[in-house]
Amino acid sequence: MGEKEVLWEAQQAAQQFGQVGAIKSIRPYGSGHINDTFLVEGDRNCILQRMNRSIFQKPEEVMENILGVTTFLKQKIAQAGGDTERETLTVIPTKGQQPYYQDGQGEYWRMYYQIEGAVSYDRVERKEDFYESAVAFGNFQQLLADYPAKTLHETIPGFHDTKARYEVFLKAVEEDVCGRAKYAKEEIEFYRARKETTCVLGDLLAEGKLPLRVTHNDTKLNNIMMDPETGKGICVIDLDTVMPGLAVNDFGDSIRFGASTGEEDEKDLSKVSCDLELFRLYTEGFLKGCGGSLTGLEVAMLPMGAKVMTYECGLRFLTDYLKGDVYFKIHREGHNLDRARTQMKLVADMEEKWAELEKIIKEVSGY
Ligand code: ADP
Ligand code: GN1
Ligand code: MG
Repeated sequence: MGEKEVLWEAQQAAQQFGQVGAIKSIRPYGSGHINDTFLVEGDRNCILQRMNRSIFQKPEEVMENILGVTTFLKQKIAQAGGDTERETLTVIPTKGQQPYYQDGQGEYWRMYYQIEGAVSYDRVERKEDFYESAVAFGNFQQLLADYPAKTLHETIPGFHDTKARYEVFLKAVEEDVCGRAKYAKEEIEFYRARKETTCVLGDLLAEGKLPLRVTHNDTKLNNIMMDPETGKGICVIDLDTVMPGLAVNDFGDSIRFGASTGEEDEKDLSKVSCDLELFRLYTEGFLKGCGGSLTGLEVAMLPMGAKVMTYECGLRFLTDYLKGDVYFKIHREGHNLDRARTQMKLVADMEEKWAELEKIIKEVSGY
């Protein structure tokens, strides 16, 4: 389906949600890699999304999770005297009071209020913003600490099961359906050579040494809305993958994206490295946001969370390149390979700076 057709479908879908009122315009919005997102300008601006059905195979369960989590958060926000429509997402029901609309082709559409007076950043522009995003992501986890985890569906099975992702990668190399493995020999070797990285966190979880918590699981900087006036992180968005997970992974995914000196798809790898000042700032903010709830081992494993999330994400980009770009949205040829390369560069840089990363964690946490 071309862009024009999707826009037409979006216009039809938007009509299904009662609260939109008179629609002035609809246009594609944001730079997420997964869903199709539109800004609907009307009496009150809304965000319309066509959920990625090949990734989220049970969209009803995704929406059940999001409704559960946002209802829970709204209670806590209200108790704290906050703004319940600005500090978490609000799912707008359809005219038939459903949390999503299913169109004639079986596509699922959902709508939220646009978080007003807020922006999401695709890169760190001011260092203080990164610190504030860390406070907000840490706080998000803290707020959900007493959420009934058992009620959450696993929206993407094995989402951060790095070991399982490695097996999928090996299969993609072996099958080589697009004949691309020959263009990615060094990259394939890089990920193979670090196979041991895939087990570290999963083993600690299995041994009961790291606790399972309700986590966000996709904590990149553009999944948080920031208030440009106050500089504060006000609303954590993209709640599709809120599931039981590891705190260190939430920390690590933010570092992977935000503490890099280059963009996720930068072609000039000399621009890509792990910025130690940003690493320190994020650590300070995250620990503050978590409010002392992390165990000693969790704190000690924060650098490992950063390395594993960067390794895993690169592995996923490379796997997707080999499979023919079926998962992440791409905007140019070789986009996923470029992304896999930046993650490699970051992993290698973290390995070189390992002692410094550990020192920063010790200094900031006091452990
Ligand atoms: P994806 O899963 O594709 O990343 P997101 O839910 O993260 O989709 O949405 C993509 C982008 O759309 C976000 O990075 C953000 O810029 C914007 N966005 C999403 N929801 C809202 C909202 N409620 N208010 C304002 N902007 C939003
Ligand atoms: C995707 O949805 P988005 O663009 O915020 C992906 C993350 C990756 C990220 C890489 C559901 O995040 O896991 O880390 O791209 N989300 C899903 O940029 O797969
Ligand atoms: Mg997103």
